Amino acid sequence: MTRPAFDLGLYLVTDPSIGQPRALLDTVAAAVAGGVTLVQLRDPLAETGALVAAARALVALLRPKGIPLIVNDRTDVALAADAEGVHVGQGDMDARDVRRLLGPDRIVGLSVGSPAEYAASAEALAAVDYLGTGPIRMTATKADAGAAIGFEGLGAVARLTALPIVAIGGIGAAEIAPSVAAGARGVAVVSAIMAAADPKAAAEALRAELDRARARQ
Ligand code: TZP
Ligand code: MG
Repeated sequence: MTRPAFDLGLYLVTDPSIGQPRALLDTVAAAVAGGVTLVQLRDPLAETGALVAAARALVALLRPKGIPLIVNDRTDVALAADAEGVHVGQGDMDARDVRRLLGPDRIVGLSVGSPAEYAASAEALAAVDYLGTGPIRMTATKADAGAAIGFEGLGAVARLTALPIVAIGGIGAAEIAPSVAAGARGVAVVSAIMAAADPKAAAEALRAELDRARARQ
């Protein structure tokens, strides 16, 4: 196994507490049909057994489509379910430890919300494949997301690094072009897809906006 290729373009982060009462797998399948390029399983409150089961089901859905599954925070769950990667935040396991546990052939993502956090993470960066930066706008989805950094804050991190960046937090169609212009490779969304009445149509609209923004770069 070599590290799978991944496209940060339209990155769906799941959240069971958001939106429509539908099965997670149905929502993700619809979102992928609409053009999502990467999926993160994020459920901080889930019991471990349920999380492994959800990760396994998502791997079975996504792998035949060539879409990697990233597990939020839980390296153990990613390994148990044979997911393609792990995303850690500043308070989570050090990315170097995640890399040691996962080996060279999986994807490691790290949240970096400011130049100061980037500097504080300097020693871990060699273990990391991409950065998640935000929140771009105010968001109700993550209680401890912190203050919005805007496109200026996104650009300030992007100028410091050669790592690909995915912008996150309060992203809808209107935030895609300015995120790409500020240096993001793509955007990560929770509510814009998870809460949509039609997640396939929502993903299609976001993907069309992303493709337009990329064509202008
Ligand atoms: N990390 C930073 S902001 C955020 C996460 C998981 C939530 C983003 O959710 P939404 O609904 O796309 O604003
Ligand atoms: Mg975390």
